[in-house]
Amino acid sequence: MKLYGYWRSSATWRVRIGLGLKGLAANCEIVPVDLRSAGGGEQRSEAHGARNPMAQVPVLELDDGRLLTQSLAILAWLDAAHPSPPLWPADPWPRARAMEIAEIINAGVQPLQNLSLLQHIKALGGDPEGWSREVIGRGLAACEAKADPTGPFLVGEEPSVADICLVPQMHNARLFGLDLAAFPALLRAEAACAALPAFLDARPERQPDAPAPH
Ligand SMILES: N[C@@H](CCC(=O)N[C@@H](CS)C(=O)NCC(=O)O)C(=O)O
Repeated sequence: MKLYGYWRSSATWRVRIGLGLKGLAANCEIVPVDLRSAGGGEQRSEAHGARNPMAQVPVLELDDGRLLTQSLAILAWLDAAHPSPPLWPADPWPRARAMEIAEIINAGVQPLQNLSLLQHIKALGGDPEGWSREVIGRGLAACEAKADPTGPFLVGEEPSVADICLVPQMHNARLFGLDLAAFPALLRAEAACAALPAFLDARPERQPDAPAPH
């Protein structure tokens, strides 16, 4: 398989975590797509547009050449094709709750602080950082209200799609200078994830296209 992505893309990061949890990271070649290259980014190239008509990452290419976009669809495919360990709880209610939190982030936060939208806000003379803090803060407050109070993960004893979406979003929150002290359940789940190699190996600074530390 090939994963077309960007080291700092939160949606790509979700897929890296999923591949790691499934033990498939070594079976997947990472193909960097530089979202910040000159000319507006490689995601807008003709070659990438043929992979993803939304001109975004991630894109998963299967061994037979089939292409899949949208991180949650990719995670759902991985989960169906490689059921162990499950990324969604088995019981209907926790399963729906995990998806509920994942969607708060996937639909209610990430698109509102996506690179192209922030570039647009800046071009209009707005304040992309302030806007990002506002929308991420609102979404994380909703996640905090929905999280299991005891954990350790957002929904129960095992990491799920909810935690997979949370961890990159917490990282972005810090990049924008958001104070996370008001979200103890999210910090607890994030710490539980940080103890797992699949989450650690998926971190942006460990990716081949990450800039060298200075
Ligand atoms: N819903 C999509 C979101 C994908 C997305 O927004 N990707 C961002 C990086 S995290 C991107 O490619 N941005 C490029 C741009 O805004 O030009 C998914 O979950 O895969």
